[in-house]
Amino acid sequence: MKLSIVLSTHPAQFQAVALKGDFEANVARIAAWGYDGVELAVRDPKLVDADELLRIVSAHGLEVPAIGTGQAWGEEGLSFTDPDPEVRAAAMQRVCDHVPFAARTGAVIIIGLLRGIVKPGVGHDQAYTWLVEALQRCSAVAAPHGVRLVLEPINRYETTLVNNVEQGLALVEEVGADNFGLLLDTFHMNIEEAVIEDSIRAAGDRIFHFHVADSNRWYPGAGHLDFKAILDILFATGYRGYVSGEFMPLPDADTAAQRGIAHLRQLYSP
Ligand code: LER
Ligand code: MN
Repeated sequence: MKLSIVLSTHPAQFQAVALKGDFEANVARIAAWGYDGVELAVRDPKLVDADELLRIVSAHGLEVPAIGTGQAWGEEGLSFTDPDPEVRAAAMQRVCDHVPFAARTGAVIIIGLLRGIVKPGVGHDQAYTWLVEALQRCSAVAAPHGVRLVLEPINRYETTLVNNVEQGLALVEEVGADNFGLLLDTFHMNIEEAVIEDSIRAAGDRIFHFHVADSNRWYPGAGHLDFKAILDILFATGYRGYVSGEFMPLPDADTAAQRGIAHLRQLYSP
C-alpha cells in the first residue's frame, strides 16, 4: 500500500489539510514518518517553483501522486459552473496550467470544489452542462501529456453538484474520456453512500485516486470507519494507486499524521 498525505504549498483556509507551514520541513517530516508521497494542494501553479518543489520532494524520496486545485475556488472563487463565462474560462485555464507539472510527476489533477456549486439564478441542468463541457475540454488538453483528471464526489453540505458515486459514474460516462475518472473520499462516502464497500466496487476501475479520513474527518483510526473492509475492497478492484490522507490537524498535525499512518499500516502488517 502506497500512502501519501495532503500538503499545501501555500497557507490555505481549507481545514482538512493536516500540514501547513514550511514546505521543506514538512516534506522531511512526512518522509520520516514513513509516507511514500505528498499530495500537493496548489492554488496556482504560477505561484510555485516546480523545479524547486520537485527537488525537495525527490531529495526526501517521495512521489507526488495528486495535485489538489480546490484553493482556486476557496481563495479566488474560480469554478466551472459560474454564470460568468470569464470565471469559467479562468477555471479551465487554471486546470490546464497544472498539466505540465502533473506530467512531470505522474500526478492526477483533482477537480474538487473547482467544479463549483449551482449558483442562484443558474439551473442545475445548465450548471451540469457547463461542468461536462469543462471536463471534456480539460481532459482533451491533458490527454496528450498522459495526465489524468479526477472528479471527487463531495458531500451535500459543500456542493450541490455530484455528491455520490452513482452521480460521479454518470458524469464519467457523460464526459467520455479515458483519462477522466473519480477520486473517492471516505469522509464524503460516509455521509452519502448507503454501503461504502458497495460503492467502491461499483466505481471499480474508474477509481483513479483515493482519500482517507475517518467518519469525523480525523485521522484513520479516530472514528468508526472499518478501514480494513474499505481498503480490501478497494484493492480487490485492482486499484494500485495511492491511499492519501486528507484529515483535520487534530489533536495536532504531527500526531494526526503519525497516528493515521500507524493505523493504516498495521491493518496489513503480518
Ligand atoms: C477535497 O479533497 C475535499 O474532500 C473537499 O472536502 C474539499 O472541500
Ligand atoms: Mn477529499
